Amino acid sequence: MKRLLITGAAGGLGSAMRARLSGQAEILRLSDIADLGAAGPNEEVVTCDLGDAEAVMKLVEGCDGILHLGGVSVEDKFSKILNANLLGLFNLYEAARAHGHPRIIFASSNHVVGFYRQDQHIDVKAPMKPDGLYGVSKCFGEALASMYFDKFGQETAIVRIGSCFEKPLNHRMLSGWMSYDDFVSLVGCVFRAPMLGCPIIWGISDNDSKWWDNSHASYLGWRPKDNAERFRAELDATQERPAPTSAMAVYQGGKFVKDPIFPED
Ligand code: NAI
Ligand code: 15L
Repeated sequence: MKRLLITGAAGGLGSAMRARLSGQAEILRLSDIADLGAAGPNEEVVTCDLGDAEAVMKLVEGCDGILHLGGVSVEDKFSKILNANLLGLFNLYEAARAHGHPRIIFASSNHVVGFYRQDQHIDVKAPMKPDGLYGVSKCFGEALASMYFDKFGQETAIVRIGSCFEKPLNHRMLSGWMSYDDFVSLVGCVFRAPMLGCPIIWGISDNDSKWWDNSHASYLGWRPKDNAERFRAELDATQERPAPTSAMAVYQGGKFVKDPIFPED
């Protein structure tokens, strides 16, 4: 691919992908509202608020693929979520429509199903059960991606990421963790696939204790290699297990289910 756009490139996942995806495109166009530092040899750096339609239109021009990580990534005031995750996503899809439909990977979240219990094993046909306004914004994003595919043929991989960090940070993440390496290999599979469509893919490694079934997406050839289980002993040695009746042990969304609706100023 010639130019891959990564939004949210200054964030946790964006920084990890910036370092690991440089081989997958001749040029990485990196964007965020936060500081991205200096551009590396095959990088372009663009400061851009996703809520600014004109700026997003310019941002997407000339890109052959988009890894969309930018936006509010936890529960927050609705006004912030509205700008970044709803308006921002609409701006991105309109820009993609104007600029030749580059394939999009949309970072959705497990919080679209956060109110399922951890003893429920679900696939992508399960109705959404978002656990907060952040989760609702990702439901909107998934619906928007689906509509742009049906109406305009815009292809998107909707990746419902569980928890993508260097390693699982708590016992709950033993089920939903995705390693950086597995995410990189998913990105490769999505951009190489002869036909993508608009699948929902659970963004998880091959964890022993997973709650989610990805068998419908096997046509992509993505075979995650890591397994969070290798961190269980370390977690047991360093952390208390969550109380069996606590949100962290009961709900797939963990403590997000307990978040309030944050008041506006
Ligand atoms: P993060 O919060 O570290 O990064 C998000 C980036 O988006 C930040 O650098 C922020 O400055 C930028 N951003 C926020 N509002 C913006 C706006 N209006 N315009 C432009 N940029 C804006 O989050 P993280 O962990 O890197 O996650 C990346 C994406 O993946 C997010 O969309 C998040 O919802 C999703 N995700 C991440 C998971 C994880 O485990 N890291 C799990 C599930 C979903
Ligand atoms: C998310 O959607 C968040 O962006 C991330 O920060 C993690 O908290 C993750 O979900 C999770 O559920 O662990």
